Amino acid sequence: AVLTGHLAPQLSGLERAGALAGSAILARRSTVATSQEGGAVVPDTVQVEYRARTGIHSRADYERMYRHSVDDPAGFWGDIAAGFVWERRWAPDHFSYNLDLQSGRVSTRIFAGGRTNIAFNCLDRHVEAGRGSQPCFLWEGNDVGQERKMTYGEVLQEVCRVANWLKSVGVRKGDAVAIYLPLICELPIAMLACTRLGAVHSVVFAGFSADSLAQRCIDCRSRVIITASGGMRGSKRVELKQIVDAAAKVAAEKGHKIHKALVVEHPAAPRGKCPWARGRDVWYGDAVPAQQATCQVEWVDAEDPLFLLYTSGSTGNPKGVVHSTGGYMVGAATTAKYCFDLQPGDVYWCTADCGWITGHTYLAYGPLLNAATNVIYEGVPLHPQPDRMWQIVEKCKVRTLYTAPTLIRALEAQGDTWVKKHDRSSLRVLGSVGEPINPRAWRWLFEVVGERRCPVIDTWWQTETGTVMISPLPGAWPESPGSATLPFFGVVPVLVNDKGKELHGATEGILCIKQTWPAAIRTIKGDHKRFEQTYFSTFKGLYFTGDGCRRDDRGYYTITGRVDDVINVSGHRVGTAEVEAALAAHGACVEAAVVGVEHKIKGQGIYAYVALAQDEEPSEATRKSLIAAVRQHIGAFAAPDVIHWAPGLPKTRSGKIMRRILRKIAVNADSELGDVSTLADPSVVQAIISMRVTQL
Ligand code: 6R9
Repeated sequence: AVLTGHLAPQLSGLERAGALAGSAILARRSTVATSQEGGAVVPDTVQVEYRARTGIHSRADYERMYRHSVDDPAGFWGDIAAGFVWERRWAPDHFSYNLDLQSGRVSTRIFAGGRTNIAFNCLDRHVEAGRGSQPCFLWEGNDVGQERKMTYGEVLQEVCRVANWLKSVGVRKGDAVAIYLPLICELPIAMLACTRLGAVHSVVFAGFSADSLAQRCIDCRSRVIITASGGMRGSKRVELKQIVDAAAKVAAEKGHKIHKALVVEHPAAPRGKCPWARGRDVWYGDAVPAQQATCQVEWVDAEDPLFLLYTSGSTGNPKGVVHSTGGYMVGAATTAKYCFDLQPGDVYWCTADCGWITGHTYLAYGPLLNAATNVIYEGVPLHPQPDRMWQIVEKCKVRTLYTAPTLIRALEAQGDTWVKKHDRSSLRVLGSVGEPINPRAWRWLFEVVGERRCPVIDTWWQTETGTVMISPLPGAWPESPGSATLPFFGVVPVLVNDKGKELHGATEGILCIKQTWPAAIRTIKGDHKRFEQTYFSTFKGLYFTGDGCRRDDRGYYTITGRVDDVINVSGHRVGTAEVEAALAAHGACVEAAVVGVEHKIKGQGIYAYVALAQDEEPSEATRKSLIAAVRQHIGAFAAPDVIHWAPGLPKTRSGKIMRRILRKIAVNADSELGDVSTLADPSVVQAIISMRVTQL
């Protein structure tokens, strides 16, 4: 193959210019610290280092690069893409965004005409550049002392073996492969093995139930699944294989057969103790080591699908968000590099699971594209003691820690002593994602964890955006606790009112995005119409994020939370409609309505109103069995925190549930219910209030 750009210098023109400018600034190093709102001050050394590495010295530098990125996206991203390996270069007019306002038809094409392979760029490229013996994964098991190190060379070989096995069972370019694994090295390896073949992976978070897994396999028609015999989360065993068996049964009943399951033997469930379907199930340990350790990559078109990831919205079943190859690759690498100041060989730890988008972009692809050394931790943060995370930071000398507000709050609640017990001097950058970070958690992270040395990078983005959209850059401009600050290169945020009118200056509104960006969602699996309707029909000509947002007079963006019926539980998106459907499927329930309420640790908790069938008792047993139904249909993370028995639900005369009222009742704000006269039956409100239960 002709590898255009293969021998191209690692630095693009843009970066070279930056590096030079950076050294100039080093020479006139200033000692003035940047003032942080609320008294937090990031020492100047952080800025100096970042400037030297990226060439961004000030907000003005950023503004210049930003302008270039939005005025000439084809040129801007083309320059950066030249640093990757392409089998064929993209066409000159490769960047197109068609948004037909009349018909609502939307299509994004970036690096069109180019051919590449992400697995090659994540692994082979670095091995060929002499990084074969650099650690790629530093894995920490659930229990202290369980560890595994894999170099880039070893990961490449293992990826090839798994890819060869996939080929041997008939997986070809474009086929969907389901992955249902705990956070072990085989998880990113399985993803990369699919990618190497041009197969499309669909990772399902190992906390999802059999029903959810089946639904996802059916929707994307995956006939091969990669899983494990079991798993451990803290002191709890996770019966992964049993869930896979149950999912395969559900799928079969609906006419979809899972042909092959590749099963990693997990110490939690050794052979002999694991249920087995002969002919279908294959032990990873039997099949994979026997495969050849090399495997030719399948070069794919930049716009060929890379992966599918299901996510919840306000209505209907979870949507299979489709990401394409070229744009996602360049976007993932560039955001990881600039937002986290990531350089080859840096020890980097993203605490997300690969089952969510954060794990895709910032555990698997982004850091590997940057040749980082990736910490992977299988277990839960407080196991066996509340200092587990800090122990890992100390042991692995983690430079960048990317985590979530819910975790930060849970760790803060354990007290500072656990943190201070461990050396954290390796830390340079702290990241946050998943939900709005409250200023208190922000300050704790900044002051206690990072000892006021590390910038806090509060990154706003979504499954659909693929990569970070709004985020500070380390030390490039003053931060502000709780604010994601400024848009990343190529991202054009706009705030609109509920009529879709664009608002200017310091204001508050609904966050939308103009123009497109490299890692943007390309479609919803099997339903392009739904894609156009969900994201582009609310406000004509704009991508609708579903988030509310404030912009201040510095131009900083602060996300205020979802404006639709999506609840954010511990950073996981839960659709109210899905929880309601799971409750309603229970025989005791006639009707259910679910709202999000503030929760001290989880950010939001799930508050469910349930109307019982006539002969049902509002008993503790019924409550438990309703919660069990949600666990079974979706997964444990979606279990309601509160079940509030309701004689009926407040509905308009047209039958629409008035969630606004239910949200107020859930937080005891009875005096703020507003006008209830438009309800079909206003008396239902008092009846619900009289049945109030104890709060979270
Ligand atoms: C990456 C990810 C997306 C939703 C998003 C928003 C919330 C994510 C945030 C944030 C405030 C941040 N969200 N990051 N809110 N500040 N830094 O989490 O994707 O699971 O699709 O969730 O999460 O509400 O719309 P996803």
